[in-house]
Amino acid sequence: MIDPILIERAELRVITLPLHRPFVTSFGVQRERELVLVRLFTNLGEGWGECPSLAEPVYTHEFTAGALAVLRDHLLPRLAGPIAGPSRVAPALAGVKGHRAAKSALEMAVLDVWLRARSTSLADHLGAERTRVAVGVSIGIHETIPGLLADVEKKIAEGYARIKLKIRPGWDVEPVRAVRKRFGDDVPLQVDANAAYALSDARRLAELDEFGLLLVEQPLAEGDLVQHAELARRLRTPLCLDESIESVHDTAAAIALGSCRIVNIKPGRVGGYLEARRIHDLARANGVAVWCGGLIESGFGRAANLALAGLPGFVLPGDTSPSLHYFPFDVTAPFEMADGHIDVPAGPGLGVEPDPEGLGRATARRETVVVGR
Ligand code: NPQ
Ligand code: MG
Repeated sequence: MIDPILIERAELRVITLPLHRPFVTSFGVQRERELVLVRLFTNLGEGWGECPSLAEPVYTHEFTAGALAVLRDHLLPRLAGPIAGPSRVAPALAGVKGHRAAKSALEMAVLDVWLRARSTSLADHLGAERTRVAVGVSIGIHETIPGLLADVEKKIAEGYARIKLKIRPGWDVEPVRAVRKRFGDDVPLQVDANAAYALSDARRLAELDEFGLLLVEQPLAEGDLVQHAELARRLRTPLCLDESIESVHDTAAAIALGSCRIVNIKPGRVGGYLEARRIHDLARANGVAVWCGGLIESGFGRAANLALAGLPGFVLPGDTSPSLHYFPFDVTAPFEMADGHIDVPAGPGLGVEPDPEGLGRATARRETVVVGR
């Protein structure tokens, strides 16, 4: 038996990672990746967690300043007593509504501490069965079709196992047609609308059916489970939900309604890696495919996502691109892709260590929160 975890203090760090190029989606232009890292100091040692919220509340309601406030004032105080294990974190935080990305950071840091103390990797703890996972890439909205084609050509040459194009009204059928025409029907291809359409766009979206896409991700608004079910009846291309799925509860509703045939699982969106595993288990039991999404995480979140993506129900390539695809440097040793795959981290806990140089360069500000003694 291992002692319960006692958190002494937490360091909250805002980091900014520059992006090689602006990332354009239907919710706006991202020029850099700002997020919050949590480092827990406990009786059993240290652990790292990542809160993959954005600087502004444009993708979900969470954002940097809100995440800092909720972590400091509402979540960390709820972890002041002994914690028997990682599975006790979510119940301790359940009194706070929402803020799933912030909650996921704390559960992740507790997992890191606890698994290091037992010399177990996150991949083994979650039940991963693969030692390497297939990797896809997410390509932002371009100004021109030739610019898009040049980007896609590079990514195919780099060996990605699948290409995802961001779409929005005015940038949908034509870019997909152009990619198919230039690179053929064998390229595994999918699109992501980030909730930019309405059910009244069903006919436009049905024009995508002729291109043999793997899936259309989150065409309609977050709350539109019923509308997605109706849209699913009008399209041949499988629907995949991202923003609509915040919990295993939402997943059950989506499956019952027929809102999707595929789920993008992002631990930061659903409150943590343990809820992510429950979603995986439910989907798998119902014949619904899942894949690991990405929120342009730093090396910490990337490591944990790769562990999750090793579970058997993750049957499609993930948005788990190598670190240096997005950033010139990272806060851990960068993950590298070979042959369209990245190795699942095998070391204890998250299996990654902070890189002091990268962490120093990325850190914009930090504060310490005293939790208990
Ligand atoms: C998605 N991710 O699947 C998200 C959207 C997203 C890899 O497409 C900074 C820059 C933060 C871009 C968070 C991918 C972001 C971002 C999320 C894109 O919907
Ligand atoms: Mg998405």
